[in-house]
Amino acid sequence: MSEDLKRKAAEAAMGEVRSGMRIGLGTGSTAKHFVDLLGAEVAKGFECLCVPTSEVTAAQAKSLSIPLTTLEEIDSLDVTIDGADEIDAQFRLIKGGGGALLREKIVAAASAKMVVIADESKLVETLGAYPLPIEINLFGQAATERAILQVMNAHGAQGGKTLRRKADGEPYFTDGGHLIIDASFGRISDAEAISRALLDIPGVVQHGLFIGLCSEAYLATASGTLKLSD
Ligand code: ABF
Repeated sequence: MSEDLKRKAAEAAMGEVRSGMRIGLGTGSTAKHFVDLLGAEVAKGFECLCVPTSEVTAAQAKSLSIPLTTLEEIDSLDVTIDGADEIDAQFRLIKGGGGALLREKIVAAASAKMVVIADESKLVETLGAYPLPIEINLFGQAATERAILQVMNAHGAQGGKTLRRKADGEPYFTDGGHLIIDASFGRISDAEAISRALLDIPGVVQHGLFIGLCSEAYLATASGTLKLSD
């Protein structure tokens, strides 16, 4: 997706925020544009209190003097603006390509509304072409991976699974100190069942299927930005 389209989606989502709001700040290259735009408004006097979904977003927000808080200090947020790897017509999402899915889901669940910003290529008929990120505990990694494979096989996964690694080949660790398994389902025909089955595995911390959390999306296209709401 071009930076221009990401920026356009982020600009459109600025219409969702009002001074005085408590806002969840997403992670990823599209959410980064939103944080930049919000920072520019804060510099002009816009008031907000924000919860970032990753250390990277926290650092960006701090550099822009965006006031930050935590879910210890406040009990809910008005809105969260975040990117996604895939979104379907029922506003179900695959997230976690950027590795921040656990905090993103916690923040989205604490928000009255979650708005996705993306380009139109993220809108899919069926989820699953994008490998599903699954955050797992380091302890018992092999047992957890075997159990994930069983879920994949039971749900007709068309591909395998890989442990996410950094560019230097070392395992990638999330902000919470966990590993990520990228599971290539190919086609997710029953997202709810897969979600439940994965969460039933003791070593699975969380997965990137977001169901019932997002209710609105701004999808940028070359000819304008579409607003989708349920
Ligand atoms: C985060 O950033 C993720 O959950 C998702 O994986 C990713 C989308 O990234 P980008 O906006 O860079 O495409 O929101």
